Amino acid sequence: MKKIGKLHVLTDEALQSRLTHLQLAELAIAGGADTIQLRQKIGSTRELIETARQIQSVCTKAGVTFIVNDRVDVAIAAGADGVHLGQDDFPIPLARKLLGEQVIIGGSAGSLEEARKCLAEGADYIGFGPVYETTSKDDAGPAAGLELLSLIAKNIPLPIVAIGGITVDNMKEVMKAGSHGIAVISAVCCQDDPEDATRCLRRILGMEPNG
Ligand code: TZP
Ligand code: MG
Repeated sequence: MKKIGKLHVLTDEALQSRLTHLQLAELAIAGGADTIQLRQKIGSTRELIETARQIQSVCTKAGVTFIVNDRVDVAIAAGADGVHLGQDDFPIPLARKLLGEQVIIGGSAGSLEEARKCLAEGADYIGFGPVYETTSKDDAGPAAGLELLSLIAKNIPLPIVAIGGITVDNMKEVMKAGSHGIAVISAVCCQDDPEDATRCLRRILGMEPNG
């Protein structure tokens, strides 16, 4: 069954260099993330596949969903649970052909129109954002805001996972706006204690304490 999580932690080695993708994934899982997304924009494909395989292995053991950002090839090579595709990435219908019906495909949307397109193309969830301004993604664009999040949540019959500038301080209003869950980079990866930071987010989401 496709398990679309509520607490997505995107691993990142560009905003910080203290911890590797695998270490971040392990800490986020220990803190109670229910989805790990490997997000690596540069470097060798071989290395990325190796990292993805290692993370898939720890995610499988923990019963956590593992998603690869951008790279359908890497998702296939690692046997990942899913892939996340932006508007300019690999087209969702083609990804579906290659990955089959059982694999999760997330699509990014920053507008109602883009969300409708993701739905029509067969995405399993929508990554909506940036909800708030963020410096974690170069081309994130301006904040899309809670009103648009709410409009999309009301009109698109898919789980909406909000992303962009989400912190312990604003996540409640994001959930109130109709979001199914949240996705974060800096609120976990750039914190002194990523495990505890994840645990805090999980608690505020009202999820059962893990382990
Ligand atoms: N997509 C839209 S905003 C964003 C991505 C990958 C960056 C999210 O990072 P942060 O640190 O949680 O704002
Ligand atoms: Mg992308």
